[in-house]
Amino acid sequence: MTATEAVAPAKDRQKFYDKIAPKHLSPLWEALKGLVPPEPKSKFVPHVWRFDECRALLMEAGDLLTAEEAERRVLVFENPGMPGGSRITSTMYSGMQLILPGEIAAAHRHTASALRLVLEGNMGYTAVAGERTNMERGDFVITPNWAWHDHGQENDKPVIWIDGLDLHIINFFETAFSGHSNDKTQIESRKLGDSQARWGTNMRPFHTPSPFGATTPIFNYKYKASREALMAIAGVDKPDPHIAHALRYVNPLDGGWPMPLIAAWLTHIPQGFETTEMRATDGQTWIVIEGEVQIEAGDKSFTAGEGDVIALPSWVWRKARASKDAVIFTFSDRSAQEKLAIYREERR
Ligand code: GTQ
Repeated sequence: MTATEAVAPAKDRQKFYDKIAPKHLSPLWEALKGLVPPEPKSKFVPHVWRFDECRALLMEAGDLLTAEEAERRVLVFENPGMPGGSRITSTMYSGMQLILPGEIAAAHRHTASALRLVLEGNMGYTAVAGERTNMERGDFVITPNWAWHDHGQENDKPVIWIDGLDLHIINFFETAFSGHSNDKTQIESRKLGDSQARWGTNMRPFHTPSPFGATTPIFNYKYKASREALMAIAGVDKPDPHIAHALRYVNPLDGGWPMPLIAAWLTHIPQGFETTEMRATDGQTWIVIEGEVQIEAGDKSFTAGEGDVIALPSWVWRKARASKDAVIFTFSDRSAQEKLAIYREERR
């Protein structure tokens, strides 16, 4: 008898599996390949959500219910690989949120961390832990875990932004808590610009402890400054073949990513430049702030313009070409993956 020859007929094995199932046991040898695959094979697919289409539907939702009724009036990006999963990629939740003039999305807090990338409407605000920040197009706004936050618009125009939350990771660990404040809006305990003054000018106070633990104390990375920096280096450096020009958002406390589980960066692809294929284990969401890109990802290819949102799942080969000078905001779970020492990438 050789080592590969079956010692018992298949039906005996099945009888055995049926016998152990009521004991809450299962045979590893039937599941091993799926449990320990040779490489990641994402259930999620590359996909693009069009700004104009999502915006129109979100405005329809604006006629159906108030921000107060909804708590958060958001259309959730459902990756076609897992409809109803409230996931844009395997680990990340994302959606498009609308605040209408005069509305308030009441103060609450949760153990999930959130980011906002503003797409429309000036002077909407988010208040985080008693401090407001005004939101302008392209701004990258952070809500640290367990920080109270409410949103509002005192202007006469709607405000629209993209939310990204790490809530699926928090739920996977079964560590989710949340709570509502008695106050609809927080009482302002620090004046506008306070965090920026303390932490956002490449300086920091001597003795003030970090207000949000491991999360960056800067909670609005203004697009104007980020864009200026990116364009300045793009005017000097040769584009990297795989990523063109990019700058990471940084936590001034430690030089790391701004959030414990979420990484974020800004990319500029000059018109006509095409990146060489690469893949990475982080599930990425791209938001086109300016210009237009053609993406090839796995067996999908599409064009994405201003305000469009793109899902790029783990370990899918991809490349991008700018048909118009493009600026792209990306967030991903790379910050978590690096901490767990599981992040990998490959370049062609
Ligand atoms: O703005 O606090 O898209 O709590 C999902 C959950 C946004 C928010 C979302 C939230 C929020």
